[in-house]
Amino acid sequence: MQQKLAEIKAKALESIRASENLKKLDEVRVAVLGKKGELTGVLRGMKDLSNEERPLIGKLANEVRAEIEAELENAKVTISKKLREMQLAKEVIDVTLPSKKVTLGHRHPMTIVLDDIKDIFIGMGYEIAEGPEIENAYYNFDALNIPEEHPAKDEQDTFYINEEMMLRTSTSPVQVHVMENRKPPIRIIAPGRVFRSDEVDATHSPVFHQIEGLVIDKNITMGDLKGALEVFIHELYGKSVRVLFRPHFFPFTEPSAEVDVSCVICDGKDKNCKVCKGTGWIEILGCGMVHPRVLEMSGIDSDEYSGFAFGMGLERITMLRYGIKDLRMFYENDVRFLKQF
Ligand code: 2NL
Repeated sequence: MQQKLAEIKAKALESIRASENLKKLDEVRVAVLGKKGELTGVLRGMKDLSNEERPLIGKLANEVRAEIEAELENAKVTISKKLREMQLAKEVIDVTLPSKKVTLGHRHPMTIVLDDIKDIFIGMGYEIAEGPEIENAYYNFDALNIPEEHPAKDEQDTFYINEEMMLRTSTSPVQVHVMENRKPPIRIIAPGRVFRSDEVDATHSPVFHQIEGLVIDKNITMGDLKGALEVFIHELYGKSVRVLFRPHFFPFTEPSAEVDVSCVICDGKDKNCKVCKGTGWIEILGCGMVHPRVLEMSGIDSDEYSGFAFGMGLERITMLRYGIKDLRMFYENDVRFLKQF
């Protein structure tokens, strides 16, 4: 029996030393100490021993067992450590390698200018309003006092979806919705995408962007209109530009005006200036006192309230700000163009 235990021990220690991974090590453990293991078999056979022999062999067997277990544990630690070292050696990182370049994008030039314009009006207490891009004839035309026979209603100029629905041709419908749903005082700007059936060229696109503004309260006058727009223009183009109001006509405002700024390129000094065509002035927006009929149609009492409105094209404002000569640049997404802003 003693002989047998010594053999088991020697063989087990030999096998443990020969194991080069954890799986092999576990196989050794099962073969010796498992339910059907060699040592377990010996311990089971103890019952057949004499009363004198049993405690001696029992003690010895337990010592052998403890030794094998300790050796298994040792080998496990050694193998794990070795595996980890191999893993680390394999995963060496060369911190001196050049890093991947992080390329950061930025806002589109029109977004930059729109954000600036929003900031200016928010600073004057205006809110930003939005609305649907698809409207019916009432919101797109009739509520704005645009007469039945007006050329803008023509299928040549407007994208109709069916008999009733069309792509909005301005952001005025947004303001009509606001007038219908809120009580004055109203101070909003409505920026957004608008659509007209135009051929693409350097200054036209069937999809473009507008910013309209609307202020309605008691005692709003043309003086408020002029003051607000002058502050806006001076914030946008600088205090040195001069502002000119010229009488004009719009069906939704009365009186109406167009607003010019002194040429930001030549300041009127270049008779051949391509931007102002030698006039010294550049038209940048249209405006006027909201027509009383427009107020009444949207449920606002025109005896109690008055207001002003204005509209401008974002493409045009952005082109003037950066000296961009062709509007198609905005939509082509050529990075050589976009990178410059
Ligand atoms: C232009 C001129 C303008 C308006 C837009 C407006 C909207 C409502 C009522 C009255 Cl709901 N007016 N908008 C007023 C005057 C001019 O735009 O040349 N835009 C590019």
